[in-house]
Amino acid sequence: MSILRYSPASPFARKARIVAALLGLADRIEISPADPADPADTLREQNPLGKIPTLILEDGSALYDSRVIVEYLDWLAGGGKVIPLEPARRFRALTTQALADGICDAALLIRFEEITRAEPQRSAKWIELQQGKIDRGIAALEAAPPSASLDIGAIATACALGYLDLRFGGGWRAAAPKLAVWLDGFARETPAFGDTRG
Ligand SMILES: N[C@@H](CCC(=O)N[C@@H](CS)C(=O)NCC(=O)O)C(=O)O
Repeated sequence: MSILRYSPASPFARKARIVAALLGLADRIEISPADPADPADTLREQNPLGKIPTLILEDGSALYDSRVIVEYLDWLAGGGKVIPLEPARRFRALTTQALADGICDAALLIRFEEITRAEPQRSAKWIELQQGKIDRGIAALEAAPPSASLDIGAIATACALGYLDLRFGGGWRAAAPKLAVWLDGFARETPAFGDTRG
């Protein structure tokens, strides 16, 4: 049995969990909560970066980050499942994943700024820089929503939007009505999305 170190709110861990569920691998992976902020957590021994998700394989070796874990799960399931093999679809899906993950990175940086610094110490410039990445990313996804198939671009996008809903009150929805409709459809078709809500 592999072990996935995760936290319920992590959009990156959610992506790996949804992929595992979609590929029928969830019962081969134990999920184990990790706290990246806790120096005593074994996470830092398993992954020098101390980040989640980290997947511990049966031989004790660790896979990270979420993109590598997704690649591994897809390979385990036979390949070409959530990461399409056909080049045009493959590189579109992977680029959409990179965009969605980048939105998550920016959102997490804003969140850390807000939870680790008192209001007067926060950098408005830094927050604005990160917010610009989120806003432009959402605009790009609104202009060209992910493909209808359940590939890694669609899954990563749903996880990014879910994180914005969880931590930032879903403010993106007003600027991206087509994307909001897309997310509703994704949620209906993908029970694992609801099952992994933080
Ligand atoms: N690129 C990484 C990002 C992972 C990441 O940033 N995870 C966050 C939680 S959502 C984390 O572990 N943060 C703790 C830290 O950076 O120390 C991935 O795709 O897995």
